[in-house]
Amino acid sequence: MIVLAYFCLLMDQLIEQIEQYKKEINQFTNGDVKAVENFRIKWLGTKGVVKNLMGEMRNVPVDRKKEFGQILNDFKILVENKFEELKKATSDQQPKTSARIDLSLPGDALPLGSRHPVSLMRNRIVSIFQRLGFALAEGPEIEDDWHNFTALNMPEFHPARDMQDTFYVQQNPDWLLRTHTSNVQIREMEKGKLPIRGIYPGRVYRNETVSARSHCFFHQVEGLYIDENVSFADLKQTLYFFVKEMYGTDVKVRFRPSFFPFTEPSAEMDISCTLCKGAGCSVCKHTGWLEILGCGMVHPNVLQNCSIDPNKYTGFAFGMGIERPALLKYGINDIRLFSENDVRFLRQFTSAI
Ligand code: 2NM
Repeated sequence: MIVLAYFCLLMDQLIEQIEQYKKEINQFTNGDVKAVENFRIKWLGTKGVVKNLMGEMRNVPVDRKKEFGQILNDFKILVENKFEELKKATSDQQPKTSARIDLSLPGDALPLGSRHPVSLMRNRIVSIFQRLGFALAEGPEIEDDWHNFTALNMPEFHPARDMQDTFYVQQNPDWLLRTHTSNVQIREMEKGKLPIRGIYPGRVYRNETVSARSHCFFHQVEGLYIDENVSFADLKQTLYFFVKEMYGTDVKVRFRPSFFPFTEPSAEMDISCTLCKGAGCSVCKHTGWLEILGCGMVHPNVLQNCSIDPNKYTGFAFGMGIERPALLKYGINDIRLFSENDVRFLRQFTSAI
């Protein structure tokens, strides 16, 4: 009687577990690898429901073993098949998910910056001369005395060499921050390959009080043309072409005699004011003219300093600032905006170059 009562209990347990299994499997959400593993552990694991019931087989009376065994075995197969099915569903899922990625969708937009107004102006100037065959070159911003001053025919006591005007490197009094990009011209001439037709943009430094109108560093573009028979007429025509390309055909040009230690003769070039068209306004200080560059024929001493024979070769050179034309073109009234890196300012300039 006791044996039979225990058997009834076992049978109830088996039926109950089968019912429980059905309930759980109905609520089972497919595809979760972890949930499938938990399913295996609970129902098919070494301490799982099926194994436990199998262990109870020895307590089943002999004449009931077949009946109990049959039901339990069917249940076991049912659970095993379900497990295989679930396992397959999860392993199928990996490729299915990646196949759903649409590779034709556009990527995330990169936050693009914009070209700095000084770079825009430099590129405009440089590309005009490049079209005339001038080759771009750059040189060091920390320079020695020879390439910045001495080779350029600036004597030992030239006022520009003063500490008040030039930043010197403390550790070595022969080194300084270049005050113009003419150091690149000297380096190009020293290479000894002639003719030279080059355009040299870059940053330069002067020991000046920073204000709305001037800064202790700014940018220049200088140019150099050396060959046999280069004349002042070549200089003027080259610069006329530049002005026409840069400012348009209605702009007037004038040359005024000037002085630089590295050129003889020297001149400064003005253009008619782009704002008032020459009538006179505050930008041109009511003269109708804007000074845009300095130029001249390279001094024979400079050629000699670079081992170029001044009796065989002549050349012209010119130099212009970048900031002032940029202020003018974009209607900016404070040079300090160029180096403050305020993105609200910088974002306003767009161009292809
Ligand atoms: C200027 C104005 C005039 C110049 C001259 C030279 C060199 F190296 F050939 F002698 N380089 N740059 C020059 C001439 C620069 O800037 C206002």
